[in-house]
Amino acid sequence: MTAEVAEPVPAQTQEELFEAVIAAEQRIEPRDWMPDAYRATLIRQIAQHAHSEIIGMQPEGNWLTRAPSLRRKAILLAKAQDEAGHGLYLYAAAETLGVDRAELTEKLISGRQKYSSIFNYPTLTYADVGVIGWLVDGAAICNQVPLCRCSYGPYARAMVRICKEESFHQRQGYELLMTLMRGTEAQRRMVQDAVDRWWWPSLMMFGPSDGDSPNTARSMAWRIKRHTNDELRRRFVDMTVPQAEHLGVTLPDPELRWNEERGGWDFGEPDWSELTRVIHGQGPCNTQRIDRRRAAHEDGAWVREAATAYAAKRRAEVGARTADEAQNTPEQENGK
Ligand code: FAQ
Repeated sequence: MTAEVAEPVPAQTQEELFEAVIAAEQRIEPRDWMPDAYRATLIRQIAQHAHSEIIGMQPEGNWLTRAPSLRRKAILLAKAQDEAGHGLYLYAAAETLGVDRAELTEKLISGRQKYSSIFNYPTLTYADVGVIGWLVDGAAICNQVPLCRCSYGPYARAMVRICKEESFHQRQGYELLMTLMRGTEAQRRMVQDAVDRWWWPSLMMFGPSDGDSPNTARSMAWRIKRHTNDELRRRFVDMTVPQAEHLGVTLPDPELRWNEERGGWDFGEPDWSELTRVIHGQGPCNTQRIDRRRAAHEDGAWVREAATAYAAKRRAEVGARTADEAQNTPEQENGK
C-alpha cells in the first residue's frame, strides 16, 4: 500500500474547523489555526490585562511602608506579590500567541498599549487599600470569572488560578473595611470618603457602555467575552449594594434604587467623558504610573542581562557536556 501524502488543509476548512471548535465550547490551543483578528484581539486583551496587574501594584505599593501594623503589611505584601504573579501568567499566556513579553512592556511604557483606567487614581488613605480590595478586586472577579470559560485555552486556564487569588484579595479588603468601620468616627469617615472616590471609577473598569464598545460583539461571537460590559457592570452593582449596607457605607449614587420588576438595582450613568480622558492618558496619575514603570524597567536591565548571560553560560556548558559524552560513548561501550 502506498502511503498517502497529507493534503494541506485549505484555509476555508481551517476556518470552518476553528468555528466548529468555538461552537462546540471547546478550546483553541496555541498550535491550532486561528484567524489573525482573533489572535490580535486576544493579544490586545491579555496584554492590557497583564499590564493592569503590573501597574495595579503601584497604588497599593504606596502604602507598603506605611501599613498600620505588621499583620497589615504582610497581607499587603502578599497581595502585591500575587499581582506580580498574575501579570507573569498573563504575559506567558500572551507569549503563546507569538508575541514577546519585552515587546509588550515596550508598548506599555511607550503608551501604545493600555492598562485599566482604575489604576490611574491616587490612594490617599489606608482605607483606599481596603476599598481597592473590596470594589476593585470585586469588579475584577465579576469580569474575570466568565473569562475562565474563554475560548482560548491558555488565557482561560490562567484565569482559573487568578480568580482564586482575587477572591482572597476581595475578602481581605472587606475585612479591613469592617475593622475600620468598627473603629472611631474618623475611621468610618475615612472609609466613606474612599468609597465616594472609588465607586464610579470601579464601575468604569467594565469598559464603555455596550453601545460604545467596538469590540464586544466580535469578542462575544468568538467566546472570548461571555457577557457585555453593561451586563457585568449590573451584576457587580447587584452584588455590591448588599455588601455596602452590611458595611454601613453609602454608595454615592442618588439614582440607586431596587427595581422590583427586574429583580436588580437601577443605578446612575458613570461620567463616560472621565473614562475617555483617563484611558487617553489624562487621569490623575497616568504620567506617574508610566514613569514609575519605565524607571523600574530600566533599573531592572542588569537583572535581565545577568539572566541572559547565565542562560548562555548554561547552554554552553550543556553543549560542551553533550559533545564530550558523544565522544566518549563508543569507548565506554567497547570497555564493557
Ligand atoms: N481601562 O470595546 P471595548 C485587576 C479600552 S485587573 C482602560 O469595550 P473590550 C486586578 C479597550 O481595551 C483589571 N481601557 O473593549 C487587580 C478598548 O481598547 P482599543 C483589568 C479600557 O476589550 C485588582 C477600548 O477601550 N482587567 O483589576 C477600559 O471588548 C486590584 C474599547 O472598549 C482586565 O483587563 C478600561 N477600564 O472590553 C490588580 C480584564 N475599558 O480597542 C491590582 C480583561 C475599555 O482601543 C489591584 N479585559 N478599555 O485598543 C476585559 O475584560 C476587556 O478587555 C474589557 C474591555 C472589559 C476591559
